[in-house]
Amino acid sequence: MSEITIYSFDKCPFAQRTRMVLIEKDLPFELVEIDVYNKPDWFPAVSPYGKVPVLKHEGNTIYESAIINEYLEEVFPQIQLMPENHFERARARIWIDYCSNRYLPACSQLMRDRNDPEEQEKNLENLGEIFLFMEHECFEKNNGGVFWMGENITLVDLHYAPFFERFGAYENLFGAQWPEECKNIRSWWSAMQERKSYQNTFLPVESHIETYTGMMQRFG
Ligand SMILES: N[C@@H](CCC(=O)N[C@@H](CS)C(=O)NCC(=O)O)C(=O)O
Repeated sequence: MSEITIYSFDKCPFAQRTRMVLIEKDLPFELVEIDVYNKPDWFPAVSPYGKVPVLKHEGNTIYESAIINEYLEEVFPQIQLMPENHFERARARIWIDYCSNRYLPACSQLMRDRNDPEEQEKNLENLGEIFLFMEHECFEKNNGGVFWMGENITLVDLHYAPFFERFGAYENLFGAQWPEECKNIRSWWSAMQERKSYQNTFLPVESHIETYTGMMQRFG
């Protein structure tokens, strides 16, 4: 039996992050698939927040995808997914935070304001600025390399990737677009799509469109 168990849901981008980290680190794990729309009765005993992902390791429960991923990085450092240098590590954490606190809220706002054309125009403009900030403030300041932190893939790439995968659904449903000049982000995304961790976890855009359409119907 594997020493790591991950409770996951195939459509969940947060759980996908953690599955990608496990694959990048080449760690064997047992996958327990949870339908979050129809959770089993025993699930609250496993997941304190009632959410996926949850990681079980050596009898301990760890939850929240970003925290699980840092845990895996500390406990299994053989394949390293954070930079060595202290400043670069801080920089990696800034971009992880940027994803959670700037990029994702800007994407979610598109769903919230979908019936308000005036607000939606501002939201699309704001999202465009966020892309430009990432392009200029991160990618252009790296000394080469295609990844978010430069030469090597890190937790930052794996933090963003599931949400870039879903961008096709935002394009289709809300007309979102990346600014033309985000050339480094485009190259990064092409490189990410080549990774085994992505190829083993991604779902087609049609599935994401269906998921978001279902969410909009359920939550109004
Ligand atoms: N902040 C959490 C978010 C996890 C999350 O929202 N998971 C969703 C599925 S994508 C879930 O389990 N939802 C079930 C529920 O809220 O009842 C993380 O990063 O792990």
